Amino acid sequence: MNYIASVIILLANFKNAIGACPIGSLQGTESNSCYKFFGSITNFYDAQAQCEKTYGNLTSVHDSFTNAFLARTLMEIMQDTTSKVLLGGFKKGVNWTWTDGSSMVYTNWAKGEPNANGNCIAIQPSNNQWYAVDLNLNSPYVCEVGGPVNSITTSTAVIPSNTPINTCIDHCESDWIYYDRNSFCYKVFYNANWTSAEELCRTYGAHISSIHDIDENYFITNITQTGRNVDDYVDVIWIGLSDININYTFRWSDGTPFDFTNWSPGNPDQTNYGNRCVILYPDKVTSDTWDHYQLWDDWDCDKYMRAFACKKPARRP
Ligand SMILES: [Ca+2]
Repeated sequence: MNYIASVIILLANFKNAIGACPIGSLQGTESNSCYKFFGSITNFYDAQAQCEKTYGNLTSVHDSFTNAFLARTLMEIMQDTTSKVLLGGFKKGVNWTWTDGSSMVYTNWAKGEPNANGNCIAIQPSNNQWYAVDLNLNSPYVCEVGGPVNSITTSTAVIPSNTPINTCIDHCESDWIYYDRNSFCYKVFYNANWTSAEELCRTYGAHISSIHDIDENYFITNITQTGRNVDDYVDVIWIGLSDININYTFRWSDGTPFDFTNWSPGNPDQTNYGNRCVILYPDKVTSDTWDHYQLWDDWDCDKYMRAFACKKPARRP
């Protein structure tokens, strides 16, 4: 978990080099593509689904310059020489292709690769080389942002018939993110006060996300962060915790037990301001004397915060 936390922290510090790329992504030095690096550990299908939420795909690689750029950048982010990181390559029948629909003209397989057991491509940043890995192997991944979304998650045609499938496509609607630790589905929405956020979630049979352990806290952080420092205290997310029903008694809007807290220093503190609803800081706060990153703060329920995640149980196949 230290590894995941360190990657997330580094991602949060990652600044956008050129304005043309979406917030939180990085302009490639060798191409006009933008890349977003995810330190969360995710299987191939969930990684592709997450990339589609940023209007892209898992990244394709078409030349050695881009390959070297990705490896170099991943080394800087991960500070880890052994982990492999998912790219968008996968085995379709007997051929290898990319999730963005482009054909595989460049490859950089390690010696002995692709091995017969692997169905998707992961790069080892320390040597730039590619390895065939299992589709269900949970790994960090790289999205290529921009360009058309090619939704493999809604198609079964590309899934090798001998591969066990236990991913979001079995459990969540296609645009919701499956979290396998608790079998819930999540989707990020934007710009609402706490009450309107909860109302919107309920129209989907969901609630603003509750959080029950530090791993779920990391997960919520990861799916809602921009990677850009927070300059304004509304550039944060709502979580489902409030005391709007009983003053001074915090409860989750989904009715689950209040069994975990992750308060920032000095919070909760707004006992004199009436209703209290709780935010989480998914990014670092600029000039923060305390470190609020990933922590909670009780706040004014009427403020319009940047985002929130709705959460609902996965459907059983
Ligand atoms: Ca507070």
